[in-house]
Amino acid sequence: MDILTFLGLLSSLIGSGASVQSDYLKFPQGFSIGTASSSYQVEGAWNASDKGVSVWDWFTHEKNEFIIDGSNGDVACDTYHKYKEDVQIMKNIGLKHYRFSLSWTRILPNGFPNKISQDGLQYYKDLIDELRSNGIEPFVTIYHWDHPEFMNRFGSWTNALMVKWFAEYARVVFRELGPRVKFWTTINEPNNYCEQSSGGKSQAPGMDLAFSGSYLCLHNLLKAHARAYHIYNEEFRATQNGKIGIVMPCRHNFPKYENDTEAARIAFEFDCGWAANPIFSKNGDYPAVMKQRIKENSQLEGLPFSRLPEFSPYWINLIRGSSDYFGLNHYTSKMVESVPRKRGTPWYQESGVRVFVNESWPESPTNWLRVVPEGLGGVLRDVKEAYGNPPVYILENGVSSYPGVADYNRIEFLYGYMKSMLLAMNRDGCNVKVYTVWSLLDNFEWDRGYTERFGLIEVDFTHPNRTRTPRLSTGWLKKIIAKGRLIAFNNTELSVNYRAFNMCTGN
Ligand code: GBH
Repeated sequence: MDILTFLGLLSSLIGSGASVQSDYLKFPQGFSIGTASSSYQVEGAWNASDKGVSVWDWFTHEKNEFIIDGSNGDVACDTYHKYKEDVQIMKNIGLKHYRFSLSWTRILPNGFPNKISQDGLQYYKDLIDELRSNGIEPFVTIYHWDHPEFMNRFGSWTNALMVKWFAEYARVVFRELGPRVKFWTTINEPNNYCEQSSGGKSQAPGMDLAFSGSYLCLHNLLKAHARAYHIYNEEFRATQNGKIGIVMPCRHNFPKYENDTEAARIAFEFDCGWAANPIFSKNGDYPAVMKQRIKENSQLEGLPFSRLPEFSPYWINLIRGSSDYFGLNHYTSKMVESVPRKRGTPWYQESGVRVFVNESWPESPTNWLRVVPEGLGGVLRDVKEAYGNPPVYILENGVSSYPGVADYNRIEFLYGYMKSMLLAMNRDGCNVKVYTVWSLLDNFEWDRGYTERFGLIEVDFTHPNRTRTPRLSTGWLKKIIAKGRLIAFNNTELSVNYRAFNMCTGN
């Protein structure tokens, strides 16, 4: 081969290599990019019309020492009144779906279907109609942690009666809102929620019951989810023809020592698998390693039973397969390491695995959120492998930014995480259909109050209008949605886009 032929061959190889690479950054046909929120975090209007009191109304009013800035969601972003403006903002960016949740006590003031609030339903019907008529698909979460306050006094999710109470609520929303909705999510992040609300005290009602409280809570939440799924299947699917699933927060685990893959596998089971295995695995039920290690720890405590409750075969069957898609919330990753166990001593932290952060991972304004883009691809491959490549809807991913609208750290975060996602999809065959940024607006960040800003849109919480100002990331997002492919950013282009954006929204 002469030198010119060789160079020609070389450059065509490099060229085709580059084009394959850049094909990886394309969003496939039909891929949907949207944003998310949840009722208590954005709606406000906490006592509008006949709305009942939710556990979060109670927690922020009566126990606000748990909220870092002593704030509450009484007004929040006031989306109850301002949803039309928000829909125009989403439309302008080109977002294809909006994930929001329903407030249980806005629809059922008593928590039960013996009283249905027509005003409450009307709010959600109006919001859904506004979204659809602007070409934005509503993704409706039935429960994002704000159940009726009185249920709290009955033990909240540690009480098995919640299963039935939730199912009855779900039936009402399918019946009343189902004709307008094609995508349902039953419950947001059951495992993380249980750890914080029943196991710990950073989420209402803050029962602080350690592992046993978390296990009991999740046991009931999984049953409640399955009941709702089957109600939809049997009574509504044929006429309403939507999809229904659940959303899990799953992190990716990097072993401290390369050959300690067992630590990563076990950490995945105790985090994601705890709630996902019963639904998405072939055999159902909790992961075997969880059942075994918790049982051993319980025996060492002299208990005649395991602190991890057992499912009967009836429930194993009912829960297994009860989701049309794998809903994933993903923010960050962890390092893991097996902790050697001496005979007769308990497994460290139940799992036998130590979980920690890699100090070299960049920080964000949120202390639990280290920026680890490759972890998103990692967890997508974990899910593919563990559960036979189900369709995945990413229903939350995002980061908080520093005060102001120049949110370069958010653009960098979204770019890195989306790139990692696209490689997992286009190179490794992960079946991701939906990507959702948390969040559209700055909002009430639970025990962090208004101190952490996850919004693509800045909200001025000191102004009665709750003025919305788009951040730089909206200009970048608009561009990648329009082009159908991921593109890096540069500051000059962004500030131009940002001005154009302001001109067309009139802000
Ligand atoms: C989401 O959950 C929520 O669904 C959403 O409402 C909220 O606004 C959003 O986060 C942003 O805060 O063990 O150190 O990782 C986030 C998932 C997973 C956050 C578990 C806290 C525990 C700390 N969460 N995590 S750590």
